[in-house]
Amino acid sequence: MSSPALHRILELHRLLREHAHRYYVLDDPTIADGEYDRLFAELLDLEARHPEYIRPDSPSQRVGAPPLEKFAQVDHRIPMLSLENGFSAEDLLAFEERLARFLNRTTPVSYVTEPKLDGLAVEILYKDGLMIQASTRGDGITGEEISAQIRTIQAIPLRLRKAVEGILEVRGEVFMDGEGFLRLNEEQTRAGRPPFANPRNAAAGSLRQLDPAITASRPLKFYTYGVSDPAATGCATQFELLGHLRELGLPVNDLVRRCANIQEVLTSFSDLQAQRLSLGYEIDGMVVKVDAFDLQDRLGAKARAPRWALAWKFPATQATTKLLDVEFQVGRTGAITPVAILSPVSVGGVIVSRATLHNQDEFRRKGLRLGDTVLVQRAGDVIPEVVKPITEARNGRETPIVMPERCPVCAHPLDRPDGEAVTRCFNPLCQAQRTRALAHFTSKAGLDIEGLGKKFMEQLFDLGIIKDLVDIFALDREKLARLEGWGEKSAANVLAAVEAKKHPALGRFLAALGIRFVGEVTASLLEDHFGTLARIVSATREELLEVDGIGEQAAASIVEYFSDPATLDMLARLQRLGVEPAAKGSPAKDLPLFGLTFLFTGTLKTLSRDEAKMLVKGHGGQIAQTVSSKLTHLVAGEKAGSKLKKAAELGKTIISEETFLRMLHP
Ligand code: JCF
Repeated sequence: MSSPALHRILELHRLLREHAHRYYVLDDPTIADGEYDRLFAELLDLEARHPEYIRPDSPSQRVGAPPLEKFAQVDHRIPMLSLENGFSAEDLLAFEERLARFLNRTTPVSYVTEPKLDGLAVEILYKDGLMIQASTRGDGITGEEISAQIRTIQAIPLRLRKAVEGILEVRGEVFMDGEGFLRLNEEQTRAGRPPFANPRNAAAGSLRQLDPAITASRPLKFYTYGVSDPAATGCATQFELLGHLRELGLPVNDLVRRCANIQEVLTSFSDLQAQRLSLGYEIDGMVVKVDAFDLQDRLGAKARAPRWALAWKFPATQATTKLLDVEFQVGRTGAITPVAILSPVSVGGVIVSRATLHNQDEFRRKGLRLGDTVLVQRAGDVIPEVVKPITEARNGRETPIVMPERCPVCAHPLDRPDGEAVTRCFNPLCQAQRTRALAHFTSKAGLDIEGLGKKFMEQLFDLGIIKDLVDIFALDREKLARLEGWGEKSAANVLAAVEAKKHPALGRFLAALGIRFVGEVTASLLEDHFGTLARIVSATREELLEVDGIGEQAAASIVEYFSDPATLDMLARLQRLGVEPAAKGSPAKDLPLFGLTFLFTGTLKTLSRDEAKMLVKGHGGQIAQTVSSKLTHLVAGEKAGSKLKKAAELGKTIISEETFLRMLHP
């Protein structure tokens, strides 16, 4: 510290940090812009003469990072969940009722409400108070590293105002306000580039720039809404945590409210709706969270969203336009989906030219005709839909929509099984289904193999290079390199990307296969329950039904899929090529209830049934549906009846709720 230059540099850091915080976070500057610029120029000058004193958290280090080749993948230490949606006061009351039931309590719960920003969720990692990494939410498990891009956002501190020892993972939303959006679009237009459709797209496009200099030129903003691990902060409530984050210099929305009960949440929602248009940035609803972290902990999460939060969306925005045509698309499961082709119209700032009609019952029920003027609506990030025809606007020239009798792709006769809403092409060799299924396998929803997007998969399929998904793992580099639009480099990149996905997480692999009724959520339930692919392949319908969240349809579809010899042959060939899904991460056998199977009966004193079941699973145990041979422990509450008797007859271990709770912490 002996150098006067270093001394002054650190002093300038402090001054510039303080003034930037006042300007960008508090919106309350205490010096003129010119004075700030003078201090900044002095810092740049000193750093140019003493490059050895350039520190990563220097205000000069926000810009100037070189462009990236590609985004690196980052696994979130703790998954970034999304939010469950609600659309009405009834949905909010139902949310509270679910909470109360789960927590087995009647006393009111306190909440925190905040505007729901329509931006991009990111995670920013601070180590000992210094920002060291930032990433997008991605699929919640893995995101993309955008550290250099995030550093360019002036409102985000490179060093926290108070040192926090160890790791602090801050989560929040990057967005663009209305003014910044208009300014950016003017620039885009002037430069002959297409304007962005809405602020959300503009924010996403700005953040996902390989060259951080471009991100730096974009007016991005940020509000934090939480951290990955609240327990580690010492805060007891969400409201306290937000105050803490504010003290650390992070931007927190001023409109955060603490509500003592659900009535106050309702008031908070009307207040926010009244302010919506004067905020200067777009919001699509209000986030409601249970305030106390101990209650949040007990509530836990379902497959992808916590039980303790609700995104209460504002009503959809609507517009009218003409229904020009209906296209019939063939999905990867053969499902025929009618899609409305609309005269392009702006719905709440987004240009809509297509909307799903779901299935034939839907357009019949709505009484739609070609040439109709229709009401179209869009709710937040939900796919646009046609609400109804405006019958008053008809001129008599409208014509009925006719469902095709043959597959528009392979001309195979279509069929609609009894009791199902969807008409399908059941031709297993239908090109549309096969290419869609293959494209799904490599897409982001599947194994996410970079370079093998929809367009390339269709090309490789049409050329006969990829006939089924096994072929993806046996691609020939030289053959690829010679294809039109490829070359040595992209061929090598694709082969490397394929190689990197040979051991996908089991859930991801299952979701990628595109089994009917097995989406991301069901796939992850299967992964959690069975742990290995072999166990899922040999699972019976009954065993599948034992998994909480798996119903008749999914169970039947899974059994059918894995009893098809073609599936087994494909899996065997994949295995020979070294493709093997990784078994579930943390071995359940280290958990206190591993190998034990529980059943609850009678009235429990402190736990609800749902919470009790969640505790069993969270501690490595299993849940039985009946008193069966598998059962090891029956937890008997008050007024236990026939199950208790039967378990006693079979010599099962019978324990109280207190004993059960003690078993969780041996
Ligand atoms: O503003 C948002 N879009 C937003 C998203 C706000 C929140 O408090 C969130 C969120 C996503 C997940 N909280 C969680 C837990």
